[in-house]
Amino acid sequence: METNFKTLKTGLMGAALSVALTSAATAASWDMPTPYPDKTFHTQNIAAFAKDVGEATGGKLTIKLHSAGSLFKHKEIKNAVRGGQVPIGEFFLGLLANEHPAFGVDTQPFLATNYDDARKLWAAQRPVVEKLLDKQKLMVLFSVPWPPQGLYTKKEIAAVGNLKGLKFRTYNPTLEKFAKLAGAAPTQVQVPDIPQAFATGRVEAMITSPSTGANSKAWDFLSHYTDIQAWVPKNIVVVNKRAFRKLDKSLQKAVLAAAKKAEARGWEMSMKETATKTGILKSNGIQIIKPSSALMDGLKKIGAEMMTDWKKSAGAEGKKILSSYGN
Ligand code: PCA
Repeated sequence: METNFKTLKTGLMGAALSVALTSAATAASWDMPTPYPDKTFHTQNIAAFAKDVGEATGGKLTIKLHSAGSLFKHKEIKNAVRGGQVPIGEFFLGLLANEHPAFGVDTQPFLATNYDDARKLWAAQRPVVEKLLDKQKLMVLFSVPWPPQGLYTKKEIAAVGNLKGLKFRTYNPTLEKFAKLAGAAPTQVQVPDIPQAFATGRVEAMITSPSTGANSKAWDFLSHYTDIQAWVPKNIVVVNKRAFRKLDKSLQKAVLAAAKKAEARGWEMSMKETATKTGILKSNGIQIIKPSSALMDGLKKIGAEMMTDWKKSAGAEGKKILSSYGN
């Protein structure tokens, strides 16, 4: 009896040990680079996504965030996921506008300027983006917009002519083109470097959201925010397809469910940000200005010119996006 009991006990311990080893072997930890600082709502949304994944998988898949470009610089994140150095990452979708114009359609001035239109545009853009990224062995998990983009300056801008010669901070090729056509002198600067770039005089104006303006403490170096609502650009979270396929089916399902939830939550957070962060700009002394019709007419003219060029370069994919967007 004793021996039998002992054998059973040893057997059970062995079984328990092997269960522990198996789950240790299948438990995965994903490093996830993102470009923006921790207090950015996008980063907070991704932190909630990571938490959801951890909880839904009972810790079998944990996602470790590396924010503010700390693991890979913003421009390197997409290729790091593509090359499998990391399984998952976030970046600004319009950063890829030079790769294919379809990636930057949400940064085309005055094409989609509010959340309803931005949703429609994403619905039209998503299948095209998915197909293009699939060729790079990447899968789209979710995409979340920034609030509508406004103009930050050190003086009042009553017409496009007032932008002439201004050293202008930009974040992607489309914005660079817009700034150039407006007569400004563009320089690309990443979000974490904005305060420094203004402090040293490298730049003196920018177009971005109330979120990024408030988080960068724009009142330390600027005085005017003109609410031009020029476009509603997005960040995107992608996963390396091989890394995804390596996960058990149940884990794959958990990731997809958490992604869906993150997209819905992110759009809600973004809409709330617009009012809250505009309020913060105002309470810190920035003048919030409704644009003059002369300024809007001038900027829209540039937007129309850019749209004509975009259509020429975006080919069949561009046509597909615009026809399903209804434009
Ligand atoms: N903030 C990011 C992208 C758009 C936005 O609102 C930036 O300024 O780079």
